[in-house]
Amino acid sequence: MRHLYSRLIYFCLLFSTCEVIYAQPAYDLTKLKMEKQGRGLVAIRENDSTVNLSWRFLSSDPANLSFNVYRNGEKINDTPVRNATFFKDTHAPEKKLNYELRIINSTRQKNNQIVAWYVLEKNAPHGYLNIPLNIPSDGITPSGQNYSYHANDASVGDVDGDGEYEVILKWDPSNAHDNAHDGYTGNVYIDCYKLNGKQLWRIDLGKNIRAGAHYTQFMVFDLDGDNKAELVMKTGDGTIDGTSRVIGDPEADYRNDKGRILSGPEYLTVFEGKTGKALQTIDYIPARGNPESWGDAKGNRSDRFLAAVAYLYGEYPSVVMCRGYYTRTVLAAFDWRNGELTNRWVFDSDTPGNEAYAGQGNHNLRVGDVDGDGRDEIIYGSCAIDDNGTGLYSTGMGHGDAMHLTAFDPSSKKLQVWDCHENKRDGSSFRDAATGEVIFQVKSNTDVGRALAADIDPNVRGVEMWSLASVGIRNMKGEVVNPSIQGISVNMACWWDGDLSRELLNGTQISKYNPVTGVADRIFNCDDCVRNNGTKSTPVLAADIVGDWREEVILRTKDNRNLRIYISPHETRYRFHTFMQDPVYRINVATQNVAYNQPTQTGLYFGSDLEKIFHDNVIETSSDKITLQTAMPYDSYRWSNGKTTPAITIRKEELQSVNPTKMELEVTYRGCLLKDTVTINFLNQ
Ligand SMILES: [Ca+2]
Ligand SMILES: [Ca+2]
Ligand SMILES: [Ca+2]
Ligand SMILES: [Ca+2]
Repeated sequence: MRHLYSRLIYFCLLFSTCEVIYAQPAYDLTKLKMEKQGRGLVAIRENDSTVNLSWRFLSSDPANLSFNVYRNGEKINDTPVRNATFFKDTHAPEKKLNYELRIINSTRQKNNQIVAWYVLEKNAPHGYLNIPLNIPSDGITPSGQNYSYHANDASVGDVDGDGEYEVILKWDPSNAHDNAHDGYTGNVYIDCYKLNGKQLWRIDLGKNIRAGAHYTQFMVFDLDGDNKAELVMKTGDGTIDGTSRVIGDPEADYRNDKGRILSGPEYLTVFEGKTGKALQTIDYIPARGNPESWGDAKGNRSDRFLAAVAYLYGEYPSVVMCRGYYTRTVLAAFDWRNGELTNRWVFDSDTPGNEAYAGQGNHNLRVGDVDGDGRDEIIYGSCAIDDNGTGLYSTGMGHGDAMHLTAFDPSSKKLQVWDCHENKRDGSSFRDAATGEVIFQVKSNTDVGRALAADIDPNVRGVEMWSLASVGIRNMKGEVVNPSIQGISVNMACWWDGDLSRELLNGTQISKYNPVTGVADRIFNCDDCVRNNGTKSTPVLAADIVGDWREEVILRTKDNRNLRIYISPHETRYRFHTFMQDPVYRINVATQNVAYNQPTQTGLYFGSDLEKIFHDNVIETSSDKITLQTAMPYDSYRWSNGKTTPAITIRKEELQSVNPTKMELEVTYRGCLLKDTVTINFLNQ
């Protein structure tokens, strides 16, 4: 039993050290301009008699806030709803239903005040919200090829300031191309729909923007803090905004006979989210220059675009437009304030001293305050660019297709990166996001095209990670915890079924890892829907869009006539603040549409270890005092002796009750109340 005590001392020492050094991300949330969120109440019919109600818990809500739910004027909950922001109405008649959400224990509003309502129509679909789509007309290319349209990636933003998201959807033509391939493409369109299905506008990017995964990266975010999201993307001559106004020369056609666009002006446009109106258009930075200077003459390298949003100075978000990652790499940051775009900085790997940053980027990127100064860095594949536009580090492991930035270790707030590499040398790597220091690496002589990180096994501490060449599932120390990933997808992930573990999302299916069998079992599938982006098998979007903290999955129907926003029907024991109030997560949603889509990740540890408040629940000691401390940092602490500090010291002589004695602790984490007890036994009586 002595080893338990020494282990406790060890953890105490570890923690007192960790808390000083590891403090990232360190956003000042009182200064950070984040969107204002509404209650996000939805009522989704599950079957003939059941309707699921789900709504947001917000960081501005008091901890003891609880809710009453009313159907057609009648209260339908027996006791106030407090442990979840989800309620299953199991006696819901099949007719038009008016649901109301009322609050109890609010400090700012009167008890039983209606804070949200939702009208559920009689013929509402089962399991999802439906958005009927306005499919663009078929077309024909200059070479005589016919093409049609399918719904592709989407983003969300509150474009009209009512506290609820709208969906901004990209339409791809059937002849969209990767940069590696020649051919004309149809025009790309961007639509905006309200969640009730109303289309607000359409932008036609015109013939001078080529269609394909690597061209149009659309950033939807409230950049100027007026609580209305803007849309920023690359445009060209002939782009038609949401109010039918043409940008640039409507007659210009820069397509060559291979359908590529390697000449002519390129623009960056900020659009008003509510109307799709072009607010300002400037010349695109980074400029194309001579395409050959990027490594080839056909635009395979010069026309590789990425984009991001980042809090570069700890207050308003900036938008970052990027060009190139196979060779030359350029990132340009812009602020949108008072109706004007200003270029904050440009990072160019061609600038002397930046050579190590060429050829390091992925087909996607991640953003977060990795070095703890409250300002975001851009994790650009194997390198990172600091908030001020200078290089932070480069590992030299080069390009890859998938990458994950999150807090893997519950014990610290430190962000780490799980990345896979194409160079048939570096395989998969796990690194410190702030320094690039490699924590472990699984080398491989193959092009490793897939990697995923998700806390799927509650028996393994921290977030698990695997790739197509990781030789199984690894824990955060690099140890193999399951030697096979057969039957376990390496793609997207979502929080779906209501427990703290993450589920796997692949194509139109959600599956759940079973730690006993070591494989994942399917728990959701939509037969009427299809996956996006070919072999990438991604949804239109997966994110916490409405309802409680669980993530919604947007899929398109096979006929492209509808988007379906699937909402979890599972009850949950937990309520957390919406993930969208975590800046790292929120930006992940904004960048999900970029090139090869990646799942959301949080900027903090989130998973099954949240409930393991103590490393050991029974502590025996031969000393006459003991210091109790939690296994991970929480937001608040309340011990059964009234103390509210993270650590407390108990002296044998202070004990009122018999020895051994039990201490209880209540903690909160993102609004969720969790409890645990620890039994202390002083051996020297
Ligand atoms: Ca809205
Ligand atoms: Ca705005
Ligand atoms: Ca930082
Ligand atoms: Ca949700």
